[in-house]
Amino acid sequence: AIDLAAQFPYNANKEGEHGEAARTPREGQHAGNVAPEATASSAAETNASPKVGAGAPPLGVNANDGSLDRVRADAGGQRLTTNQGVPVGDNQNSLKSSLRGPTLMEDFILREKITHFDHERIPERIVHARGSAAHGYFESYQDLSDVTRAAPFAQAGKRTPVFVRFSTVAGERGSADTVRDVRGFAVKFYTDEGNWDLVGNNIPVFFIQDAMKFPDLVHAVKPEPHNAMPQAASAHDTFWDFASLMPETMHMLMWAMSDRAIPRSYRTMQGFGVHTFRLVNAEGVSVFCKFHWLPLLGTHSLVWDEAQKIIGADPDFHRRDLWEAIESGNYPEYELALQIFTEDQANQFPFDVLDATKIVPEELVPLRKVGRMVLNRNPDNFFAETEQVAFCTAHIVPGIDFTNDPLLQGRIHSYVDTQISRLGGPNFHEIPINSPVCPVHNNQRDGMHRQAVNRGRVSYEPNSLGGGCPFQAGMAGFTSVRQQQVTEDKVRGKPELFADHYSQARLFWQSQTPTEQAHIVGGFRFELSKVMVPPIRERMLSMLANVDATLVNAVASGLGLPVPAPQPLATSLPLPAYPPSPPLSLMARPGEQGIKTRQVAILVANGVDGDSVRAIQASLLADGAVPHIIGGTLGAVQGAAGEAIPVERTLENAPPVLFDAVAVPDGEQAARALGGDAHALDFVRLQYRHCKAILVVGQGTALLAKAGVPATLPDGSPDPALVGTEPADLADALVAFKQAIANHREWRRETDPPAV
Ligand code: HDD
Repeated sequence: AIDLAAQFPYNANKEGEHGEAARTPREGQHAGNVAPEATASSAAETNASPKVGAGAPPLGVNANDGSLDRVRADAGGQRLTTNQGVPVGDNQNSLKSSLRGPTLMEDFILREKITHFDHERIPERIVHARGSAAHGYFESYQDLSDVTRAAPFAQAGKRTPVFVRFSTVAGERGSADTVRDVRGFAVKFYTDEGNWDLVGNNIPVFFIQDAMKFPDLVHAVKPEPHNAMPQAASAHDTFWDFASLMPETMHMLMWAMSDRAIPRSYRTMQGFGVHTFRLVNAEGVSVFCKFHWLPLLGTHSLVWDEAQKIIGADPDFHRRDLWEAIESGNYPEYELALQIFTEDQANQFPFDVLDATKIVPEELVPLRKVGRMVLNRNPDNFFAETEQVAFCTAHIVPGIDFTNDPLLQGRIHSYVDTQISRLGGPNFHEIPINSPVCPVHNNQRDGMHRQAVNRGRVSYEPNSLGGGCPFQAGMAGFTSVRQQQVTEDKVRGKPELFADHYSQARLFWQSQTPTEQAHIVGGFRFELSKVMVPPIRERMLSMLANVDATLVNAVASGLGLPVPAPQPLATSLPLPAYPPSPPLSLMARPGEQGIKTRQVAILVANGVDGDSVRAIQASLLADGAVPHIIGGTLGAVQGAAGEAIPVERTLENAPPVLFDAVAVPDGEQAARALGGDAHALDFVRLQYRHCKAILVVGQGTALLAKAGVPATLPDGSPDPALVGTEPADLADALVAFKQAIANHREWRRETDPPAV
């Protein structure tokens, strides 16, 4: 690797930009003229992912690898040119009639540069504008051809390249990652038979049942139109006005007010296809299917107080987490599980499988794990890939088909349509990240930004001049499932069972642990306390009154309101009483990867005991966690033995909410120094409040006392996530500390309001 600091200590070119010297522009500063041996294209490459030109990624593993070579550009060792390839002599100054004269119209170099710049931005996505993405592959565990002919499931071990984009929904492109919101979970499979997009969310149900209401929903949740506030938040009048008038939102609101809406990481959340889809085998026989993604790291979330503080500390928290995990070789992995059931089974369910506000409880149809997805490469370029990727529910392949879910039916139209304005025309499928890896041949032609150079004079079918090509694939191609049609008059309406708005909301509530229930109450209380129009709060309570008495009582008392009469039900049908479904709790899937990739702060100051610092560091690293040494300033602190201990980040720039755990090593002088720094006191206090693991060694314990951190749980019992030890027993204490990190949080610390 080239030492950039040594090669480019300053801009050696500056002096040549002024006065007489400007008449003969210098070549410009680059690795080639600073250090002739360092002209390799990888000169400025700093990230660890394999790139073309610097170690090719393995074929058959990453999306579009081979085909992207055509468009990958690497400027290492190259001279600067215009878009027409004309070498640019001077990239510092516009062309003027004299040194102090006016800029000339003929300066095509300036005009090309500025014009291109002026058009750099494209419209952001109307929803899901904020997102992050990665390449990877899907690997099938088995041959699923008995139920589907979809190419990714053709044989055990088959790998299909994927590109996955995670997102928030409401916020604009530059909004923060850790807002309370649904997360998008969109997967593009580049299959042998065309692209299949599974455009899902991290919540298995949706707010509305019919695409007709989508623009209303989005208008309600987006910043209010008169003053463009609030950004990336549902906690405002228009959202709750709409929600409280639309009882079908109740089930998804329960999920959205739960910790599902504040995931710890994109790597620790589930994904769902939401709708009921169909799988179709080669004989044309179809079954119903729900898609689930299960993260190997388990499901973990933030707490709301923490999520809000992260917005200030690192608005890119989830983007950074995904990027760093992949760069460090900790590839996020998710298993794909299917719920497969027949139409006859579906007819027995106490809900309608075409209703996107309903789940199919796992007790009714268990999950069948059919494959895994590994995300192993970051994009080369955010705009070219993450921004320009176009997902579309209409992108299905032979072996997959739609159902009549009226929300899905509307989506099939919406996604293609939105790309036409967002990406500037009908040829967005030719943008490299969107193009299939299998051949594309048809008679579609022209349009804005056409890339393909279609040969020959035939662009119609049938033809004889082109030998009849491209020819129809017949039964080998995509054929829609034959369905029994019920004859009825045309109608705008919904099936009767769609009117059950509360049974599954109650099922969700009753399936949560007490901690999760308390967080749901907190979610509703916070959001509704931001609603300024009191009748909206009351109307929302009248919906909650149909879900559960404990829930509505707690939310109402948090808002200082009496519990109103329940909203009238929209149906007189007898409604199902579901038994609780344990997998609906986030705690049900803790994951099996221990403390891998967890971020741990080690607080240091002068006089810290270097031995305990090194022991903590080594022990965390050995189990795959990421320790960070945090001090008052950058540089180094002096350990008790006189050694220099380098500081990686400062208490000021790396607040506690960015870490999963904290360790305070031994050292009296260090503990005193940290005790005099409110950043350090806040650090341990917030780690405690957010229920995270804390390790204090020897004199480090003094910091906890100074910060007012209690030594036991609120009920007086020992706190297993607060590990105190003498230096001699550090090895045992580290085992307990790491167990506490693996457990994610010690929820029993929580009180409402927080005591610390
Ligand atoms: Fe949607 C984007 C997921 C309902 C219309 N949607 C979008 C994305 C995700 C979802 C993950 C971002 C894709 C990306 O990363 O580029 N949407 C869902 C889910 C839904 C849903 C899980 C319900 C089950 N959406 C839905 C409806 C409509 C749309 C009912 C319209 C009738 N969605 C869009 C859109 C977007 C979009 C306007 C905006 C940007 C884009 O498509 O490419 O067309």
